[in-house]
Amino acid sequence: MLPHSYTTATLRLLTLLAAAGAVAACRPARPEGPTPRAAVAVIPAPVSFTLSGGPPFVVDTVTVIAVEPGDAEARRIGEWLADLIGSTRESTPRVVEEPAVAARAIALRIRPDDARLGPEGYELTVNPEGVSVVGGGPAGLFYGVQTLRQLMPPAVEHTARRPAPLEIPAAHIVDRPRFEWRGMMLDVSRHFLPPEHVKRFIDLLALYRMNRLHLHLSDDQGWRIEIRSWPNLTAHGGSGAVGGHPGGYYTQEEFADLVAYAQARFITIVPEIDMPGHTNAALASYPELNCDGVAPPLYEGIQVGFSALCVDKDVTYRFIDDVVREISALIPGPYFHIGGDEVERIPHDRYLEFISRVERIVAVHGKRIIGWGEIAPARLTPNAVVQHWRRDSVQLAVARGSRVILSPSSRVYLDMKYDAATPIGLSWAGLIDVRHAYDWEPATWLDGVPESAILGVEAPLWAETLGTVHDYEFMAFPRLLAVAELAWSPPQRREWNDFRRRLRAHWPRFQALGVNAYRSPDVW
Ligand code: TNX
Repeated sequence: MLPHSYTTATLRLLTLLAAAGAVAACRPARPEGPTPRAAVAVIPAPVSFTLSGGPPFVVDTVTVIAVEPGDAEARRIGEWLADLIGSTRESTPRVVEEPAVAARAIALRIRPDDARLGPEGYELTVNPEGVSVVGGGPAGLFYGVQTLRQLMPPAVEHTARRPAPLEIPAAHIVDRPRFEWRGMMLDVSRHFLPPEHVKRFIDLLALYRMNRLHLHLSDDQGWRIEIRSWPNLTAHGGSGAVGGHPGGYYTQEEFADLVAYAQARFITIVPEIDMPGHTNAALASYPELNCDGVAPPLYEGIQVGFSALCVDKDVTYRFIDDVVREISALIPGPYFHIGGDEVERIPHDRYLEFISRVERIVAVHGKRIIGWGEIAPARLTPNAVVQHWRRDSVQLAVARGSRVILSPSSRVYLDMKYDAATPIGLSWAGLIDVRHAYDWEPATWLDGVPESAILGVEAPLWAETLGTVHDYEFMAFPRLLAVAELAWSPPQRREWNDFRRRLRAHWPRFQALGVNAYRSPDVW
């Protein structure tokens, strides 16, 4: 039983109903119309935000979305917004290309020369005569539109037509992110998440202005991406999961489709192939990758640290080269995550040599490595990025010019239980309720890792105990919003009681989206 919540069967039903647009009927009616001040909740908190208190802008059948002639990016973002509005209104706003800003329009502009904004920043102005969103770049415009979405009533999230005036409170916002890397990781190896569920997470990340989705594509329990030159990785290595649950994998077409879907929402997919440990699925698929030439059986348990590629064999490096080449060809993003964590089977010096050799292989394919904290002592270039997760020596990498992603397990490991009663999840890094996930400061988290060395913050969601997308959502929400705010908002705009108020006000939107969020006693 999920505490304060529903059984899995009820959740499935609710999600189906929500998809059919019927779920609103099951909930207490929320009147639409003027948004009360207290119901306004923008998450992450913008840098500057004023609600003017005057009359709202009303989206009606004559409202158009205006972009500058020939601006294809603004048009695409405008169409995204038109679809959002159109899915719940009696009519879909037209996207028009107009040099001058028309009255009664939602005007979308990109102004790269506005130094206040930067490529991911935006300025949003709402008054009764119109709405203006100015992005410092296409990403900034997209984020401004996501904030505009959060100013609209939650009913806008329902995919069913609900003709009623759609009011947007008068406001002025100027905003830009604190950190370049605002990420989440999904472990699709321990359990497999089908592409449509990954897309759902991509949609939700976009709503909170997050821009990196790290996919943990291989581990002991499953290999989840097709590699054409090593087909048994998926045929055999992808066939299982923890606890005998169904396996699965992404074909290269499906993976490329996910990459494009994410890119259209300004999210970079970061693939991870964990090595040299966490490799039982690969070792089980190809005997030659094992030092003794014997393939182990597939693994359905949840222990770590027992597997390792044979770092002394040439075939291991041919294998890595093929895998990195095939995956790199599918991603425009510059990063390739090589894992590198929890290796117990290889002498430390051989492990460190392996990591620097893999950095060279990845560089040949045009990418930069990211690895978990353990890689920091290896001889790496300043291009390598190190992901801190527990007590480690990321300072060594910082001293050589590398940057760090902060994923402290005691704060942002979304697979940790909220409290002792949480029915799923682990607790080795502690219990993490919403306030604990929120109340810490990246720039002072690690001695020797100043703000300038921090690329950003990422919340990993490991999936040993998560069977379905409902479980993934239950662990991610609402803590993911705390991480989104840590990564986006300046420290002076972050305050627990204010965040708590906004989370409560945001709850109807979770319901409208059918998100299986945990109603934490921290928040209620
Ligand atoms: C540690 S974090 C791991 C994962 C587990 C996770 C469970 C890291 C780099 N390694 O293999 O899934 O703990 O919380």
